[in-house]
Amino acid sequence: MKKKIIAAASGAALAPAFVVVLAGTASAHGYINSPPSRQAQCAQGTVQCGSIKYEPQSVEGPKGLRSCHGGNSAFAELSDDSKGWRATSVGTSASFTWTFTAAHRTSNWEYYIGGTRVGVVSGNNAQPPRNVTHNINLGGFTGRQKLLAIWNIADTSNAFYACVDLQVG
Ligand SMILES: [Cu+2]
Repeated sequence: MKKKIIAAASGAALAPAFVVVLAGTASAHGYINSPPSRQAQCAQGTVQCGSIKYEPQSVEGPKGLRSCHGGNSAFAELSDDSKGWRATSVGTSASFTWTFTAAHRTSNWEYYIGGTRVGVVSGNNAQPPRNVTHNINLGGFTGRQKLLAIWNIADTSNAFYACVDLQVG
């Protein structure tokens, strides 16, 4: 009986530690910092935002989504097109630089404008360096566009999402 109580007590003591570990990994991911993505604009104070400004690298959700906030209700404002996001002027192609705070093994990176996938770059199932830049042809789109970039992780079912506002051409 005494042994059982000790086991239960240590289990209870372990549970909060486990939660802390999960919370710690939540800050270790990645996002596009150039041109400044929506979450980068939050982090830089270009646009006033909620908690996303403290962790622009944390827009993580299941693979296959097509939203700027990756299904995170706490970050829903990233999908609000009326929030005054600053658009970066680019030509018919543009270079996008990711910052990774944890180098997860990567399936690929995808780039969408509207429903069109304008770019895909293989990650070769490898860990990327701390920064990666992709030059993406914007597929003939012109004017103000919202580009959705997706980092598909190889060893989890999740992806990271970043929207970049562009003025093309
Ligand atoms: Cu991560």
